[in-house]
Amino acid sequence: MKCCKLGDLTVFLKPQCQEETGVCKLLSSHRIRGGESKIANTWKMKSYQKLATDIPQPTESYAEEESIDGKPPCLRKLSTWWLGVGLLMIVAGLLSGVTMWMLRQVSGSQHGQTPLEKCSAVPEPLRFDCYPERNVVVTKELCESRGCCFIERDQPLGSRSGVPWCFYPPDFPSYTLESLNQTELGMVGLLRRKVKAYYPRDIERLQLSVEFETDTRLHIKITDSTSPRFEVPLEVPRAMKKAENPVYSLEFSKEPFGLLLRRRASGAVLLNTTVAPLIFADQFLQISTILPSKFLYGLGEHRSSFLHSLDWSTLTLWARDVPPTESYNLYGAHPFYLLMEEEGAAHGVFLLNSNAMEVALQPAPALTWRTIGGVLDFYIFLGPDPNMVIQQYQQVIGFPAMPPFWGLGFHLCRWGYGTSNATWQIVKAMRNYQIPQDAQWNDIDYMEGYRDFTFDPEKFDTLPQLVEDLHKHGQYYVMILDPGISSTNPPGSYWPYDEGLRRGIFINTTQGQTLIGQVWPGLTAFPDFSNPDTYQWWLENLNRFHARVPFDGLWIDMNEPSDFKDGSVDGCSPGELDNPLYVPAVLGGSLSAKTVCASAKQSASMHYNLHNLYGLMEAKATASALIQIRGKRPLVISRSTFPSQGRYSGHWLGDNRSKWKEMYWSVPGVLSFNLFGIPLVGADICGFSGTTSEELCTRWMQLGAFYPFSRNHNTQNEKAQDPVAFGSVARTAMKEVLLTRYALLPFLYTLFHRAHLQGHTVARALFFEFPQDVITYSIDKQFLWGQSLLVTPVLEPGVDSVIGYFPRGVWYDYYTKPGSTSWVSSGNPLRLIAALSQNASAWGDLFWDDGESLDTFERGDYSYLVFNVTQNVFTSTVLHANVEATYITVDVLSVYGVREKPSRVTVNGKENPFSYLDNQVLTVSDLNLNLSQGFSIRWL
Ligand code: MIG
Repeated sequence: MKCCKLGDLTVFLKPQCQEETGVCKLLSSHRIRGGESKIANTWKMKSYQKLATDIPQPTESYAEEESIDGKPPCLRKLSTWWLGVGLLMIVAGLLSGVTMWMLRQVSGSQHGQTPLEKCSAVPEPLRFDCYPERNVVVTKELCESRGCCFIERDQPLGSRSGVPWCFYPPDFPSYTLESLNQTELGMVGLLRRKVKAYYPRDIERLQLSVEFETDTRLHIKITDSTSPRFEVPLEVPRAMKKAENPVYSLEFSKEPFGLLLRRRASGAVLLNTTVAPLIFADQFLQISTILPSKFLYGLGEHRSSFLHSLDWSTLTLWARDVPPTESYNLYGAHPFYLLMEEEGAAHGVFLLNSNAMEVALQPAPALTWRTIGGVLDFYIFLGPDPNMVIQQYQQVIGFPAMPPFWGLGFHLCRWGYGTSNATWQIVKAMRNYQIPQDAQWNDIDYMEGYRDFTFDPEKFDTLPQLVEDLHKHGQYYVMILDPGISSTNPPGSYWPYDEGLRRGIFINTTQGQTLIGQVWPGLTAFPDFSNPDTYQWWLENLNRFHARVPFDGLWIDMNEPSDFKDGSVDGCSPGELDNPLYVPAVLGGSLSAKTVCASAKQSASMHYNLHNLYGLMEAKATASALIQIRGKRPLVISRSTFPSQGRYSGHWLGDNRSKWKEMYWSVPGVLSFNLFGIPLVGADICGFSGTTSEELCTRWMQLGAFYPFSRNHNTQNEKAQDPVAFGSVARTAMKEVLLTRYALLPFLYTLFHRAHLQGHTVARALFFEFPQDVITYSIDKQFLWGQSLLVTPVLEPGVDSVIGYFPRGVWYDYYTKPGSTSWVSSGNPLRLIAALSQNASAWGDLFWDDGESLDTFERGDYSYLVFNVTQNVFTSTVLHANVEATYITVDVLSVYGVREKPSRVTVNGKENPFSYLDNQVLTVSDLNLNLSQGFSIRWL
């Protein structure tokens, strides 16, 4: 970038061996702990039939257990099994010793058991809920009417957590796998249910399709074999040929139907769906599986620790406007989990389904997917390490967009600046104190009567001038937009509504009228972003507004969509879309709670199916409009999200509170969205609602400076909490940490390039880099930027130190480096930092382009450099160059971990002065090297 507001730029060098080194960063003093431990052995089950008679055993011992008499396990049963792997359909008999499950035998052993014995033999952790309905008191009679086991446990009747009282018996009827045939990519099977399930419109014949898409990706889809059902309109990659050497193997149980997926290398059972019946009714689809460990992550959007609890918890996925609270369904829906197996291996599972759903977790460990529509469309990613799992997931949903460089700067926002001049005052004050700020935002108070595409002609009369002034200073303007379009203006006075009505782009009621809800402007209609015509209407609106206020980015709020009236001003229809027989554990108990009716009609389908996609579709339309209007990379930040959204927008974590605990919650939130392929994420720094304190806000700025998306945002009628609102100590601390962020921006930008190109995470959980270290599995108070920069924030009041965990390796304090950082308004030279590993090597890279043009990588308009240190030589190699790289020079190289003072240093063969400190930092200054050419620096 020729002109960017960068100060002293820093690029990190990551040593070749991740175990060996890293760079550490502590905001206060710290202490180092060490140690290693093995993953606790968790037992696994193969089938629920077995459970009726046996104590669970580790998988490894199964083969022996099953052939007690030394004979191969009963051949009769082999015919009930297929084992399919990659290209092969193998005769079951060949594999009997390894793969047999004693289904018939076990059922046989149940003969003579009373129903009670049969039921009580099911171990508690493996009791799968047969009556998950919340609106009834489950009695013995109700339970047994479903053919299930009823055993009371001492917990309050009707309590939703804990061991279910009503659970499936081992022989509960399910589907039978009637045929299985090979296809080009895998196999296709037919499932048939002979006994009706207890939900209406259960589907008798299902099609099972299995595609071995890659060696590490398996696609398993179960659909109605006769009539089409709703499927998420997501473009997914098509495999051209069957994987040749899959790292997994798949086995099938015929009666009842079930799948068993193994990792070949370890034999670990990753999925076993025979533990509970498969149910596939029109509005109730359920499948359960055993998990190979309790280390489960993902399944958003929720407020929880990064590592989920499997202690009978239920996670609901239904986009909802509500301040984040534990156990509530929140703004977005991400039916994806990552699971750490033993020995550091990882896999991921994605259920491509957008209907209201819940995921029930239990300590077996086991998991149940329950969705009320669509199909069961699973992708399984075999890693084998967590980084690869996330990459493989994003190969299916799409890699995140490359943000504009300025999007990574500091953003300032609040609800209730009140006027454009008041907003402007803050911007000026920030400049006065030379506090870095790339973008100024406005909330709904800029609008006239809260109507989109208007601005208050009095209070915000100087908005165009403010935006012009921002641009003059190389800064940017982002404003909020809500989807609700005011519907009560006299005809001819509000183009967005009049024209939207004329073009028929709003969501309709079942009767075909425009659905009217209520949001900030009063009564509103909701644009249907599943209708292609809506894109054009949205674009025209934005274009007209942009001609008056040339905004740079857009903040799309309330897009769950949020409706202050449940359903609509007239409520919802009494039908089964609005009142399905089974309602997942959604907040408010109803699908229409604080949103539009599920029965509402959209162009692609009913809102019932599209609800969780509303934010995604709006983000797509918004990013596309921004590209057309500005011709540059768009910045869109969305509240509601769905898989693949990273291609169009980032996300902020919503309406948090100004509380210490809430600051902690932001770390697992940020980490989770990095799993979801939306790395551009952050929480409202200093907290949204409630009153912050100087100490909390300072600590939060110190953490928030390391959010991939860094924005301080506040609610209306609260005390100001921007950096200039505080006294000099706090203000200076905030300024300093922002300068640190700015110094690291080239590093962060390069990480985003890697995310965009390959699907790497940006803010990264420690176990991604140290998957062998089980201690890291539950760490969510610290995180990494990429491979090597460890952030350990202070999250508690009244302390000036923090305890952090340092995985094995060499760690350097980032602040070891001499000199201070500064922020000026034009490009400063780069400072390079090489942090050496134990064997004195290091590796790093830099992606650089103009920071805002579209598709720079795709068009080749970028520079890409690789840095290496081996044997006391630092080399910069230009792998790809364009004109942008000629605008930057390197001024300083610091090498951390140079054990002895060098006698001389040469730069491209010529002697150069240097300094060396006792803390093993070698610094070579005044380099003035242009990055467009390779160079080498040697110390002897
Ligand atoms: O009903 O636009 O999450 O960031 O300040 C509240 C006002 C609407 C919710 C957003 C918040 C924003 C607020 N909005």
